[in-house]
Amino acid sequence: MKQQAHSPLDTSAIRRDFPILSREVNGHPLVYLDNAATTQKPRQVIDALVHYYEHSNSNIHRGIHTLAVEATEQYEAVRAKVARHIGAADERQIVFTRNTTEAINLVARAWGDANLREGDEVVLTEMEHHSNIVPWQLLARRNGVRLRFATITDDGYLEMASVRELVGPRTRLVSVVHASNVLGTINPVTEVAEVAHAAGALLLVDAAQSAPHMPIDVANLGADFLAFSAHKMLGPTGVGVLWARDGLLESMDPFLGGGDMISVVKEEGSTWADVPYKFEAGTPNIADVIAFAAALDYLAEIGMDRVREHEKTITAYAMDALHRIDGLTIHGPADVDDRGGAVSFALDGIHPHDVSTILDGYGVAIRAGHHCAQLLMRRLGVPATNRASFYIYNEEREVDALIDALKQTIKVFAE
Ligand code: C6P
Repeated sequence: MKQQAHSPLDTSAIRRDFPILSREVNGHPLVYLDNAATTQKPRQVIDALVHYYEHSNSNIHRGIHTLAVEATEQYEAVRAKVARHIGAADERQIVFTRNTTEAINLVARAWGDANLREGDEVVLTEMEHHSNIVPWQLLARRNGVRLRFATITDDGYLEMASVRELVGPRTRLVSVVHASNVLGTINPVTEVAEVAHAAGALLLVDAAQSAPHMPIDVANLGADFLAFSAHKMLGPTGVGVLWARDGLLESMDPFLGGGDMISVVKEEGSTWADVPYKFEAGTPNIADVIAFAAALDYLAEIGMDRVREHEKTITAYAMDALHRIDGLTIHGPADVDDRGGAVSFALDGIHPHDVSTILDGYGVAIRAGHHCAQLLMRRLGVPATNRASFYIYNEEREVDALIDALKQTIKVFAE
């Protein structure tokens, strides 16, 4: 994939790197529009996995033989690439986890348990994914912490007035999604950070749907913690990232105990390895972390600003076409400057599961369901939504295929 800087993405060249995109589903070319759930993987990532297993497979941080050294160097080199992707100052601020969910749980356990007491408050929003709700509910059960939920407007924007009202002297943490996996809404995280910090609270940013899709700079965002998953940005499953502001990880006790996270173990107790190793107990997901580097290189070669531009263009095209379908309602902001490429919609009188099943018959993959955001479903007053979500390889002709399949769906239900 060679791309010209500043020009629109050459999706034909990009698509050639993704073997799965040339397959058929139910007799039709695959139209993969479920990228918010997970993205497809380019040949470069698949090759990196195979290459690692064929050439360097070994455990890391332990052996001093050649393979162990090679594997350790390859694994550790990924931290710097991750740091670059999010503008982090120091690769030691990067902890590898299994996914976004584990990264948030790590903070709830390792920071929350030690720092939050009964009566302290954690402010979330109505548009959070379950992985940014349930860890705090578990913490509330352990510590008696109170959870508060900032509200959203009918058109899917976070109500900053609600954030300002809820954040106060008892708030210890504000934890918000950067880009909603359902509404697409991109939240004004920098503004939220100012409110949180003015109250002496920390800010955790769930970047699962933003780190893959737009330039991220943790300093500009004002985040204290940031979490995201490799599998939503061309990388393998089983790799997540927790970034924490300088000094925070050092101040926290480990989440899991075991091999590789200790300095000295004695019968009477143990001391911990330096950060980030203190938070990576046991043999980590070595192969997938190493293959994640190929995904980061791929995105870096395109440039995250161009990834964002491409998604804005295709999202605008899709929303325009969806709007023209009678009886179709789009949830979330209408302005593509305020949203990412996850577009949720409802078709009058047709359950999203039926829509998705019929679309699958045409080779079109979208997600239907509550998208692990049941609070938001309740707020929207729906049991589920249809969701199409885009990435770097999606083309307007695929949106056309979605629209055609939706029209067929409507026809089937009209009969
Ligand atoms: N959303 C979706 O289809 P994990 O599963 O840990 O990699 O990511 C969790 C997660 C956290 N926050 C947001 C905003 C997310 O969108 C997700 C994952 C997928 O919407 C799977 S439910």
